[in-house]
Amino acid sequence: MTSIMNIAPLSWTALESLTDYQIDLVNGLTNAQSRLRLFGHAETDVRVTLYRDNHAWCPYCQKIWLWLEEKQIPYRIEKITMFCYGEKESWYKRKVPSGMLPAIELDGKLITESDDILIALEKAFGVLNRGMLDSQVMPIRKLERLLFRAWCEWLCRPMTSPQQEQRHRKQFIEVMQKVEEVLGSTSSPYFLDEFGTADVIFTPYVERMNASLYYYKGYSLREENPRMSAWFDAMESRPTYRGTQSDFHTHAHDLPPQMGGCWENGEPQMLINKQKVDHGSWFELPDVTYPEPETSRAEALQRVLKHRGNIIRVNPADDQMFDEALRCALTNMMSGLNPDQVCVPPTDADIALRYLRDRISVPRDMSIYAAKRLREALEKTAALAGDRQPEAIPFRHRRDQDPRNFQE
Ligand SMILES: N[C@@H](CCC(=O)N[C@@H](CS)C(=O)NCC(=O)O)C(=O)O
Repeated sequence: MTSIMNIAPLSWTALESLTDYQIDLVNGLTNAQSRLRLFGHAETDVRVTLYRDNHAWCPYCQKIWLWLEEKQIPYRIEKITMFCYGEKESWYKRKVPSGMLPAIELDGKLITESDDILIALEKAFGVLNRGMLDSQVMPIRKLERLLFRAWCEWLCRPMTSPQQEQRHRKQFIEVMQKVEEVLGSTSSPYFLDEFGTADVIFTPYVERMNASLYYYKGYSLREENPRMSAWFDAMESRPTYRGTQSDFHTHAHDLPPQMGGCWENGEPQMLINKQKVDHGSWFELPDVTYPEPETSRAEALQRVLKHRGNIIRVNPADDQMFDEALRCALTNMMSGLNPDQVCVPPTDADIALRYLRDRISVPRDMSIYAAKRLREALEKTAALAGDRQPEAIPFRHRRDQDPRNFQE
């Protein structure tokens, strides 16, 4: 019989020695933390500034972001606050009075509306295989809007009867069938014979549909639709997409205030899915299929170390207690959650650790697998202290995510 050994939490210094995770934000792979992207060019070559939201939640911003990364256009990034999580910067409202995102400056000229932005970028730098106004791309753009509307009807309309729920579900599935047909008619896993603009256009919302329908409707887009699933797999082979890709937990909780509400159907599968997204295991979710990189724990650790002061300050729990609890969770994460060797946190730590578990945002804070590792370590460590849950994540706003608390 093996006995469980209780280990003490490592010090911050000892934890620092366990990670050498470093990335090149300027010339390396796509990353949400970048402020300047050069792709090997000189800074004087930068003609574009992208204004996008702090948390990488805005779908229309993701479109432009992905396009710039695919084309490797040197650009600067200015991060702006969305209404749902804080106060919009007054300098940005002077520039764009509606406060809407995204916007770009191209050679000093301000452009808003994501489709107009892409068209302007195409004029300046050339198309991504086929352009926005190409006769093959146009019908695919229309199909994307059709799917978007069917998704909104199903997810964001208050449910008045089971019949209405069934009707909206059926409507969505019918449009999805058309998407499957289009994907099946090409010689590649993409929307046309080569990756291009059509795929960029589809990316933000199918990612959000995948997460939200799983969580609120018990419907697994990626598992129900083989061609869509192959499309996601192909997208995940691209480092550009991996860098912008979010996960189920982030979207399930960033969408309600942005969409004006998301409605659960209360069906058995939905309840199972919701439990998995909120409480784990996050490794069982159909939100990613590429293999986990070896660096996921080191990445999660490095990101917490960087922001530990703020993480502890914004947590409602006592600072000293949470400092120890957090080091415990990180110690457990780095020892691979070895069941024979655990660091038990202070008795009140369960709520505090789960508060952080609920606020890891992908890709803002870290990549999808790093977030899974960290959430798992926080949850398993919290469970050693108790089963209490923190207050539910707000649904109408996300002011608990005020970016002023976490400047990079
Ligand atoms: N039609 C616009 C839609 C842009 C849009 O709806 N942006 C939202 C975020 S996804 C926004 O900026 N809302 C203001 C805010 O949330 O602060 C486009 O394609 O760019």
